[in-house]
Amino acid sequence: MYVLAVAAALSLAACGVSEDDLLKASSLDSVYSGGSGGSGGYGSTSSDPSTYGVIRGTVKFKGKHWKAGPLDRAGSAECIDRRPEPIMSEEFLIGPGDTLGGVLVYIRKGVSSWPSSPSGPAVIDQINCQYVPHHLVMRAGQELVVKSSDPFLHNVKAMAGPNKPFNQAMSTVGQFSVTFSKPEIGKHFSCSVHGWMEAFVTVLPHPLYAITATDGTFEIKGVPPGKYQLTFWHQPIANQKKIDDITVDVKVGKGATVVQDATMERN
Ligand SMILES: [Cu+2]
Repeated sequence: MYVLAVAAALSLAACGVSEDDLLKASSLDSVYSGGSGGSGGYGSTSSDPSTYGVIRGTVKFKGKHWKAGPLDRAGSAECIDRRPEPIMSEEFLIGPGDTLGGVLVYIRKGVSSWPSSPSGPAVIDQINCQYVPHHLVMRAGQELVVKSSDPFLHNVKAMAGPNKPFNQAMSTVGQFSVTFSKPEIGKHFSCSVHGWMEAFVTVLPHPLYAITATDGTFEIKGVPPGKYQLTFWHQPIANQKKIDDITVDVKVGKGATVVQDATMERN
């Protein structure tokens, strides 16, 4: 128990990040166009878990739909052999009534540190030539285990950002580990062998985030009372215009549930 506590404290010290870092991470032109900003006074007013509240809502999409068809795996017999049925693209998940799935909803400002660390590593796997999950959210300083469950060559290529890029071939079933110490929104992972394989990895200094389901709904539990910037971010869509992100102010009262819906537009 004592060892665990020391490990947690060390981990927190090692991944100490400021809100400035998070804003800097979020201003990457390629993945994030910046938010509307706030009027100041952000932060929590109580660290007592019994006062924590909830932010939930529904995200909708406005604009012309993208075609979300099956991935083009032509020429990759090893992938088709392992999974003959079509694999649907996860880059634009639209539901009945134009609800939007796959949206990262996270507290961007108001929480710069968190008193506990995750107990284990985050894991992203390559299964039948697909990254699982498509968008992984993890904590700054947490170990990321990158696995392959496929007995043939993949190449894990992580784009440059606040955290270092890497390019790692995996010739068969196996795994390796990396650690991202800085916050980063939507670090792009691809595979040089299979052009359709992609994933996004987001690194946050706190656990206050959610990814919307295809019905557009999300829920962030355990939010200390306070005033925050909440950002809605959708991954870039390959070779297409992007969906504008949205940043709003939210105020969470003691033990309160705040409903914050959003409509995201194609620009
Ligand atoms: Cu691959």
